[in-house]
Amino acid sequence: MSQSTINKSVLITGATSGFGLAAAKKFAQEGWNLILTGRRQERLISLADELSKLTLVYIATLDVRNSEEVTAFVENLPNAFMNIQTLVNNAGLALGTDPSYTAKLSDWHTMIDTNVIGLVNVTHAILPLIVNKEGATIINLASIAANWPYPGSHVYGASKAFVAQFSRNIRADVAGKGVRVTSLEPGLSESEFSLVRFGGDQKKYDSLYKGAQAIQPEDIANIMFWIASQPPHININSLEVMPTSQAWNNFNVIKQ
Ligand code: NDP
Ligand code: 8X3
Repeated sequence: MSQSTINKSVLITGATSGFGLAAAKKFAQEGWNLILTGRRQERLISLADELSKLTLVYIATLDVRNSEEVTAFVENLPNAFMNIQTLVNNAGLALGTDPSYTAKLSDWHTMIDTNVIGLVNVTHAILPLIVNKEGATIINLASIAANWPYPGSHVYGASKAFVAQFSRNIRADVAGKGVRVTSLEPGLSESEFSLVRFGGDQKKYDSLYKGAQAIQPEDIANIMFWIASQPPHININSLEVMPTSQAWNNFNVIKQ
């Protein structure tokens, strides 16, 4: 089978929950082949069971922080999935909301290793497969935290600022080579993200989302698909999305 006769594939990192899971469903409904990754194998297996009724699904259990695992995964991709048209660099996390002067150093390292090193590992492994491919798309999950400071964001927001600038720099490199790059920057969204950030504190999670009308993973999945479906001559450079209920606050003035 030549590359041109096999279906387009989308590679989604972090497909076991939230945005990645919703994106897997959306791209499957649209007839794309799926390459789904994450660390929780049982979730990948049950997702593959569900979505293989719609399309071809390849799953790989991997930790994006581990460059050897990422390289081996790409080297072992089956032929039917080699026609990668879209990479969704979605795997990521925030840990903690404490201020920087009491935050755990190990949490900072985990966020940098996942959001920065992990995203770099996957991008480096996939770029050679898609460079010069007309209409190929990389969608990198940054955040409003890349653009706007807030207390407790410190390393998380800085890691996402890396993602946003990395997206622009890769875009500069691939100009003229068919590849589009987008920094997608959502605001408050309802997913396991906040449960992870709050160390599993369900009460804190419930109180954050109660009445907030947050973005839902399906909203982001639709936006991802829209980005990937633009005609080849269009590149969405960056896209910041907030729920209507979220907006900026005034600057904080501390009075003595
Ligand atoms: P979820 O917690 O629901 O999903 C995160 C996904 O990342 C999971 O599938 C998880 O899978 C995967 N993941 C985490 N660490 C690793 C790792 N080391 N290796 C491989 N996979 C990993 O969060 P969201 O869907 O909400 O978030 C997705 C992305 O969007 C993240 O990058 C996040 O920073 C960003 N974002 C989220 C927002 C929000 O408010 N929810 C807003 C803006 C951006 P597993 O645990 O199985 O490995
Ligand atoms: C997640 C959005 O506002 O919690 O990236 O930082 S926010």
